[in-house]
Amino acid sequence: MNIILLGPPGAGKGTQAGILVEERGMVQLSTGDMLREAKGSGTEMGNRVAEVMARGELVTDEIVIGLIREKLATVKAAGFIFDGFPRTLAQADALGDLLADEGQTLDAVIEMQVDDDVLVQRVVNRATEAAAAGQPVRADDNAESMKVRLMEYYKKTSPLIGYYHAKGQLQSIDGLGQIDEVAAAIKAILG
Ligand code: B4P
Repeated sequence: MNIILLGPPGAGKGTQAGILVEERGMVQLSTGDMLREAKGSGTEMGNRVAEVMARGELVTDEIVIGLIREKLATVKAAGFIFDGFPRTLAQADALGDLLADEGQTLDAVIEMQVDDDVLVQRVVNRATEAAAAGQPVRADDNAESMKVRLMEYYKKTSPLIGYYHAKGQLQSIDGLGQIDEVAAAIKAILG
């Protein structure tokens, strides 16, 4: 089973993907994590990615699609969770082609709905908690970057809701509850 977790920044895509990995042994493909890894590599591409992410903007389709293409060609799994990918219509088209090339299908797209004020609060909380624990704070986890991240989401990613709805693949859930309540809503869809 291959699924997409779709939603605005801080909706809890990564959090729920982690639970699905634990419970079902699926493989999480988080473009956010892959880009943070590239960022730490010290290469020219990594430095460019770091600047774009810190501003809260989306990294280019070319780079992100390349990362996913490489994973799909090299990682074998019973099921993939696409976490934070696709984020643009071009990425969605590319994913359809890549899965078809591998003889795979997309089984569900789960849209997590969370109000903007809660999203901002969650990422600011994460930054505060990380700082208090002496851990690294994500460069984009602040109110200023969140404004840009939300604008990018509504402009470039939210059209995917209609895209997958038209294909009959979209399932929307309330992402406002506690983490286990959201996990239960996903379980109700996936069975
Ligand atoms: P991501 O790493 O994908 O991060 P995100 O969308 O901000 O977070 P997510 O929804 O996974 O929320 P999380 O579980 O962490 O993207 C970061 C950046 O990478 C993007 O801005 C962009 O620059 C770049 N990028 C990534 N993919 C790209 C792509 N395909 N194309 C172009 N650029 C791309 O949860 C957030 C917080 O909320 C956590 O602290 C968590 O503990 C808390 N939380 C989660 N669920 C909760 C709940 N139910 N209740 C209370 N708190 C909750």
